[in-house]
Formats: sequence, C-alpha cells, structure tokens
Amino acid sequence: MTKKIRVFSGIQPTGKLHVGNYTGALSTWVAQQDNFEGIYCVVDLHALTIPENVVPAKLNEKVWKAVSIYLAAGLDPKKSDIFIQSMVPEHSELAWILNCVTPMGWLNRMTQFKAKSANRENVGTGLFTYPTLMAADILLYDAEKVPAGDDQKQHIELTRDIAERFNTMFGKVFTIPEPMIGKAGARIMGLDDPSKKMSKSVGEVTLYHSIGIVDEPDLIAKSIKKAKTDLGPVVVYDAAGEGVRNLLNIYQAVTKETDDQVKEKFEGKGYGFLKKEVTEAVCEVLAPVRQRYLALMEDRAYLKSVVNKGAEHAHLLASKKVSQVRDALGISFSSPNLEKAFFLRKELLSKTR
Ligand code: AQP
Repeated sequence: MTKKIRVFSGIQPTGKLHVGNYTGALSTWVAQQDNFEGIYCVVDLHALTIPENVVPAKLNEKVWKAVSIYLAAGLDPKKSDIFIQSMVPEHSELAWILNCVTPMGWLNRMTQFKAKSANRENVGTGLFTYPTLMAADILLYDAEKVPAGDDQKQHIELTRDIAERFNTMFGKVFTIPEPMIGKAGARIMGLDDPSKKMSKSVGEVTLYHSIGIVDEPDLIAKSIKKAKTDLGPVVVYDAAGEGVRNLLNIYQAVTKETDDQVKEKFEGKGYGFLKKEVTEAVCEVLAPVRQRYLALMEDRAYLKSVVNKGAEHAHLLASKKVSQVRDALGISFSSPNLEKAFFLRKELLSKTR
C-alpha cells in the first residue's frame, strides 16, 4: 500500500463561514480525504489575533459551528483528524520557538498583516506573528501539502522559509510543505464589493456581503440578486468586469464545469439569467450541507467525541515533533509533574466547557 500524503489545514472561527471558505478550502479537503491523511483543525488561537472581536461565549459557539460545518460539508472523522487547535498545546509552544528564528523583516512583508492592521488603532503582536503560529500548525505534523485559498499562499511560502532556516540552523527537523491552491474558487470576492475578498468577519456584520455556507436558501438568493455586476447589459466572458467575473467564478467553483462550458452557457446572456443560475448551483451544493449542519448542532456530545478523538491523535504526533525540536535546540527538560499538571488541567477544562 502506498503511503498517503499528509495534509494540514484549518479555518479561523472568526465569523460566518462563507462559500469562499468552502470552495477555497473545505471542498478540497473533502474531495481528497481518501487520498490524503488529513489533519484539519478549527484554529481558535488564530481567532484571538484581533482581541476586540473576541466575545468569549460567542467565540465558543463559533468554534462548535465550525466543527459542525466541517462535518456537514462531508469530512469523515474516520478518515481525517478533526479537532480544535487550542486542545493541542504544542501549537503555541512551537509558535514561540518559530518566532525566535523568524526575522521580523519576513513578517513585515506579509500582505495579510498590512491589510488587517490598516486603519486599526491597536494592533496586537499576535496579529503580526500570526504567520509563525500558522507555520507551527503545519510543521508540527510534517504536513507535505496545505490545501488553502489563494490568500494563504504567501503564508505557506513563509512557512517553507522558516522550516528551511530552522533546519539549516539546528539540523533537519521539519518537512518542507507545499501549497495546494485550486483554480476556480481559490479567491471569491465580496458580493457587495467585488474588489475585496469575501470575508467571514465582514459577512457577519454586513448583510448581502457573503454567501454563508449554512445561510437559508432565501437569503442566498437575495444576496446574489443584490450582487454588484458590470455596467453593460450582458455577459461578455472574455471582458467580464470584477462583479460578473466573481459570479462566474462562484458558478464554476461549485459546478466544476470547464471554462468553455461556462463561457458557452453565459456568453451574451443577461445578468438576471446569470444570477438565477448561480443561485441554483450554489443552493444545490449548500442546501444539504445546511440540513446536516442543523442536525449536528443539536448533538454536542457527538461533536465533542469527534474533536476528542482527533485531538488525541494530533497530540501524539505534535508531542513527538516538539520533542525533536527541543532535542535539536538542547532544551529537552521535562517537569516531573507534567503528567499530573495535564491531568488537572483536563479535569478543570471538562468542568468549564
Ligand atoms: N474569499 C475567499 N475565497 C477563497 N478562499 C478563501 N479563504 C478565505 N477567504 C477566501 C480560504 O479559507 C480558508 C480559511 O480562511 P481563514 O480562516 O484562514 O482566514 P482568512 O483567509 O482570513 O478568511 P476570511 O474569511 O477573510 O476571515 P476573516 O474575515 O476572519 O479575516 C483558507 O484556506 C483561506 O485561504
């Protein structure tokens, strides 16, 4: 039997998960789950990087919603590990170590930091070092591929640079991962402003900005109806402006039709027809996900059993990797009471959750 390729990916529970998260990430995870050894987590520690947006009770709920969406989209916990990032403390430990080997100049170049820190008065250091936590997420598991949307390409390239730098300085510890970015659906833009990426946090507060993965079909239809199009009356495929291009892209990402098929279907057609077809195609894919999601949200015990199992395996892999890292750095000291401390912490957590 050939060894499966190990992949890691995650989504931040920062708002309303949208069709871009589905086409850019989730749908690839699901499509490849028989071929890959998948490790997928809800990256709640990343969601702390803009603390003004953190409302504890809401964050907790968003984490469970994201777990439900992973499962409702078709991830099978028998085939992939599904867990919550903060359940595995090695993510934070490795992130600190990687912060120490990452030059500030590398982080300064990150376009997502520039975009997310712009017009913000208080920018936490966590937002600046977000990419090193992401590098830790990936490198902890020796992931060979990282399926993600186009916006994460720069962070995955940085992860490769950090891993190579560490390996050169302290010996070969990390596998160098590769980005796995699809074509259609790797960058879905906002319906209300197609010059900007569709975003979870914007979608949560701005009606008709996004298509939520578990939005009601009526809301999806209304949002697409209100989507910005071009000035001309009909679709001109090769010269489509950003609004029409975005709708064509969404259609292609959910139907998997070829460029030629999409062109033939919409060339010279009015925007009303385009919007109707996009709505039907999106609802066909997302309506069953919504049904499964609603049922899963009623079964917290099952969700907990899934993430417990996923975290147990992830923790095993992560603790091995951190031991290697500590050995390489000469800091392999362990507290004699570590196991007892972990046990106590587990007890406390199970009482508070
Ligand atoms: N608009 C998008 N089109 C295609 N893929 C996208 N992804 C995100 N937005 C789009 C992909 O979804 C995965 C999870 O994203 P993330 O949680 O890491 O955060 P993000 O890229 O910062 O996503 P958002 O939606 O823009 O969140 P907020 O609003 O919280 O900042 C990744 O694979 C990402 O590429």
